[in-house]
Amino acid sequence: MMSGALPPGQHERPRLERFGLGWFANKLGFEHGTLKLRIDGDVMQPGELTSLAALPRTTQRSDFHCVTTWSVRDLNWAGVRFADFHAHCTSHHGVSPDATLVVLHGLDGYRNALPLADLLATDVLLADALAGEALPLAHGAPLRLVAPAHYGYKNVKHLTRIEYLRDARGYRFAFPYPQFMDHPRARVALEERARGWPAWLLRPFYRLLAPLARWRSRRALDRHVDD
Ligand SMILES: Nc1nc2c(c(=O)[nH]1)N[C@H]1C(S)=C(S)[C@@H](COP(=O)(O)O)O[C@H]1N2
Ligand SMILES: [Mo]
Repeated sequence: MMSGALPPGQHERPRLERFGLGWFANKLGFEHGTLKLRIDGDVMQPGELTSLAALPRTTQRSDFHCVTTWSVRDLNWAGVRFADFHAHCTSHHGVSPDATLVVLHGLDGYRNALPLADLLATDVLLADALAGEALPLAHGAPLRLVAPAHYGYKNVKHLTRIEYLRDARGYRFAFPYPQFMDHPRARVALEERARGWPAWLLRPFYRLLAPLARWRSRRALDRHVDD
């Protein structure tokens, strides 16, 4: 089989382009050249990781699916498995055995959360490279989440903080976006695009909005002087 069918409601695009929520599109004035990843929340010893060198590396080819209905096939990522990162956090930071939710924070102010159990799947990476090159600013430098079974909006870019939580208390989807846009799991195969709204209604609505979001994302990057 050359390539399987795409998940329900998705169509293929030839390459990955910068994409995101408009509110964060031009919030690019951060230092992305060096890793500074804070680990906190329900952990005994909060701390900061400035290198992934102590963790085993892996590469992975996977498809990427945005909730606005586009997909890109066969992207070549490299980095560390979230499961290996989590093992490191468990031994070095004392993650609470009751932690069930992980909030991922980006340097642009974006955030999202996934159940810890979902992040432990073997295809979930903290990626610092794409197509054999260091992860570019457009795609989430210095480090991003890659969770292929979950819609793009769970794949937080520009990671700066990983917060373990015992429950969802205190977690809120990226301001100023409405909670309904953030399904707690957002599994692509089950078309969990959002909470409360049926997929058949969201597909055409999101599909209509995608070109605008893509244009805003690209324009913001073009205008950003990266020195
Ligand atoms: N920090 C941050 N991460 C983010 C976003 C964002 O706006 N900011 N947008 C999400 C959305 S909606 C998608 S589809 C993907 C897009 O990834 P790309 O820019 O590499 O194509 O990033 C996700 N992660
Ligand atoms: Mo997306």
